[in-house]
Amino acid sequence: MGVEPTRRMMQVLAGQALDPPPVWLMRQAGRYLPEYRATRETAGGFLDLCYTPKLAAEVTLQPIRRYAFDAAILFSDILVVPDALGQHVRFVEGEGPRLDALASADDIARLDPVATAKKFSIVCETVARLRSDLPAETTLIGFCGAPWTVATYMIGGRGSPDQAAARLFAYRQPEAFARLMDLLVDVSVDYLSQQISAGADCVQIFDSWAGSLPDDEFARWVVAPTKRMVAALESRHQGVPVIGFPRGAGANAARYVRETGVTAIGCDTAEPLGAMRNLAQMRRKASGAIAAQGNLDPLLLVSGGEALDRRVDEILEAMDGVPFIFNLGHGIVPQTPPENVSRLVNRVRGDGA
Ligand code: 1CP
Repeated sequence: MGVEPTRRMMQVLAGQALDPPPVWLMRQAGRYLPEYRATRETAGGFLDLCYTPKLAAEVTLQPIRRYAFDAAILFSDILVVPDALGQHVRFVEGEGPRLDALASADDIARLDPVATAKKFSIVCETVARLRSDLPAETTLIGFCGAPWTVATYMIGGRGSPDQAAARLFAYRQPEAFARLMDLLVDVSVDYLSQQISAGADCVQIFDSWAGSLPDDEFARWVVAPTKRMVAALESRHQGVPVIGFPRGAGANAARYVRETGVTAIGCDTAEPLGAMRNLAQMRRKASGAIAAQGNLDPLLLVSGGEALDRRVDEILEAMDGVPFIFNLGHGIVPQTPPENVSRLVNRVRGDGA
C-alpha cells in the first residue's frame, strides 16, 4: 500500500480545524456549467445520466477540474431510491421530478427492496470509477435522501413548498407511513453502505424538507430514522463520517446533532453564524468533535461582487478555529455565473484576495 493521501475534508471530519477550511458546493455539478449541459444532452434523460457510470463520473469530475474543490459528490439524485424500488420516476424538462404518487398501504407493499440491487450496483460502478479517476487528495462523498424527504416526493408525486401530501398521509395513515419509513431506512442504509464499499470516503444524508415538521414529528420522522441509519452505518463501516443536512431545522439543529450521532451537520442559509459555530463546538458521545458545513446563500453566488466577498469573509471569521467545511446553505442554482464560483473558491483559499 502507498502512503495515505491527505484529504483535507476528512481531516476536518475527524475533528480538526483547518485554515483555510476545505470547500465544496452542493450541486457543484449541474446546469450552471456549459460542459454539464453538453454531457447531459448526449445522455438523453436525466435518469439515463445517473445510470450511465461513464457519464455520471464525467459530470462529477467537471467541477473538480475547474475549481479543484476539496470534495467531489457522486452525481446521482435522491430519487434514484424510489426509482430502484419500482416506483415510476421521471424528470420533466423545466419542471422537475414526477412520480406516480403512493396513495395507500397497498402501494407501499408493492415497493420491492430486492429490485434495488441492479440500479444500486450501477451507481456504485460510478463511485468506483470516481475513486480511481479523482486526485488522491479529493474526498469522495456518497449520498442519499433522508427517509422523510424521499417520502415527501414518493407521496406527493413531485416537489411542493409545504409537503402537505406527506404530512397528511403521516397523520391519517400512521402505520402505513411508519412502514414506508422503516423500508426507506433499511434500503438507504444498504445503498450508502454499498457506496462506501465502492470507495466513498464519507456520506451525506439530505433532509431538504426537515423544516416543515412540528417538533414531535421532527423527532419521529427526521431524528429517529437518521439515528437508526447512523448507528447501522457505524456498525458496518466503523468511523466512516456521516454528514446530516436537516435543512430548515432551525432551533432543532442542536437536538438533531445530539440525538442522531452524525459526525457533521450541514447548515442552511438561515442558520445564524454564531449558532453554526456553536454546533461545530458540540461533542459526540462516541468520538469527539462535530464539524459544521455551510452556509453561504446560493443567491449571493449569483449576484457576486463585493457583497459575496464580504459574506465569505464573515463566514470564515465566524468559523475560525473550529472544525468547518465551507459550502452553500443549499444547492447552486442554474443561473450562477461560473466565474463567481472561482471568485468564491479563491476568496476562501486566500488566493488573489
Ligand atoms: O436537468 C437536470 O440537469 C436536472 C437538475 C438536477 C441535478 C443536477 C436534479 C433534478 N438533480 C440533480 C443532481 C443532484 N441532486 C445531486 C448531484 C450532486 C451535486 O450536488 O452536484 C444531488 C446531491 C441531488 C440531491 C437532491 N435531489 C435533493 C437534495 C438536495 C436539495 O437540493 O435539497 C433533492 C430535494 C432532489 C430532488 C430533485 N432532483 C432534481 C430536482 C430539480 C429536484 C428538486 C425538485 C423539487 O423539489 O421541486
